[in-house]
Amino acid sequence: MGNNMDISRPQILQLPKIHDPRGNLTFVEGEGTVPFEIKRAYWIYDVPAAAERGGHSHHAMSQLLVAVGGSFNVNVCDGLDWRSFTLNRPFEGLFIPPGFWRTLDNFSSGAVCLSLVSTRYDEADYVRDFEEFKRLAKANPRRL
Ligand code: T46
Repeated sequence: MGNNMDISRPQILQLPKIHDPRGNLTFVEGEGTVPFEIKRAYWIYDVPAAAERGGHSHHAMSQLLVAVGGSFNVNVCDGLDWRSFTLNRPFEGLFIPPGFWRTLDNFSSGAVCLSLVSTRYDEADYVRDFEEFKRLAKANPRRL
C-alpha cells in the first residue's frame, strides 16, 4: 500500500503477487496491505448472470473487494457521479471507503467476490434508500 494513498476515494489497489511455476499466490496482511484493520470477511458466489448485489452505502465501513475468481463490475456513486470498476484479477482489490453507494453486477459464471471489511456486521451501518443516500451525500460531500 502506498503511503501517499488518498483513503477518501474508491480506487484499485495492487496486491502482493508471488509468482510461482506451481501457481501464483496473493495475500492481504492487515494494515500493511489495506488501509484499515480487517474485522470481517465474507464472499459472494453462485450469482446468476442477471443478478445485482449491493444497492447501499455504509456510514462507517471500509472494504476491499477482490474477484478471487471470474469477473464482475462494481458501480460506485458519490451522490452525483458514477464510476464503474471491472474486477477480474485476483491480485487487484477495489478499496471503497465509507459514504459511497455501490452496486455489483455483470457476474461471470463461477465468479467469487471476496470482501474484507473494517467492521463487524451491523445493519445500522447500511443506507439502503438511494434518496436518503443522496441527502447524506449532499450534506457531507465525497468525491470519486
Ligand atoms: C456490500 C456488498 C458488496 C450477514 O448476516 N452478515 C454479513 O456479514 C453480511 C455481509 C450479510 N449478512 C446478511 C444480511 C442479509 O440478510 O446476509 C444477507 C444478504 O446481505 P446483503 O443483502 O447486504 O448482500 P449484498 O450482496 O447486497 O451486500 C453485501 C454486503 O452486505 C455489503 O456490505 O458492500 O456485499
